[in-house]
Amino acid sequence: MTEIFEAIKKSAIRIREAIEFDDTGYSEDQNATGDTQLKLDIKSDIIIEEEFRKIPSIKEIVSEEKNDKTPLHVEGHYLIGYDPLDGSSLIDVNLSVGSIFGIYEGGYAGKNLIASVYVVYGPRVELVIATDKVRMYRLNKSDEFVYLKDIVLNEKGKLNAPGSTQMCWEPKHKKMIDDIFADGYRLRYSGGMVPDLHQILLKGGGLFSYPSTSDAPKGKLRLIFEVFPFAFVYEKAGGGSVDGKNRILDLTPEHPHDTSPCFFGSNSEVQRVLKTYE
Ligand code: P6P
Repeated sequence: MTEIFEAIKKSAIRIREAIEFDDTGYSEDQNATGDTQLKLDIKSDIIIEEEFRKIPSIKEIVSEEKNDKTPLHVEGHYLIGYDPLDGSSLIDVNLSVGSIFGIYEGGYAGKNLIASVYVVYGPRVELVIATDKVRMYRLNKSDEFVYLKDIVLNEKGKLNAPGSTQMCWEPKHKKMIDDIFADGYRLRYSGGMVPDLHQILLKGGGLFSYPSTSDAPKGKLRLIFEVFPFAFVYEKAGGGSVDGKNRILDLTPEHPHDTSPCFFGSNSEVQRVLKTYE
């Protein structure tokens, strides 16, 4: 898998440059979920596909920005599901965004995930690779990703990142979020999944939630490209991820763009979610 991590690093350097200097306008196209695509969404997807095409061990890729899977090398082994530029609409207001990758073997179910990677394009470019552990790297002046530290979550955290439209929350969800704030947790939510989840990981823990709502009963975030990869990161960092009742990594999508309600956090906060939704 080392060659895959190296390809992601090369992509990240090229995408960072596109973010800083390219046109952030909208294209005329929509992705499979109906989101109007930014030119940067499409350019980031092209960059990543170009880098992955050079790697014989990759059998197939599937991108949030494409309707269907893309076969790469028939003799390949790995399957990669990825979101090339998550939260790209935040670039217009100069907030941090990211790329998310899930590396699968034998299928795209949670149980097939063997590694995940994400990149944060913020004041600094940071890369996190989860295999047996969660390792964090930062881009230096020579365009090298330098290892900084392993990321480990505390049993209980201090940050609360409540996503989606509050007026569409179920009453039990609203009560849970209000109770968490009443316990002194601080609100940390930018609307970018990657920086929001990265912050909770680096600050020792808390809860990120994107629940089932009346306007999105199956949630908004995509299992293969976003939810599985971060569920893997949070579990390897010592925390957990559920859909309210089930462990996220026990789920199997029917279609590549399937979404799921999702909660990511330290163990204490995940237990609080399970109790609320039991
Ligand atoms: P809401 C960005 O569009 C995104 O897909 C995730 O990065 C983010 O967590 C979520 O949507 C934000 O959605 O409904 O809270 O604005």
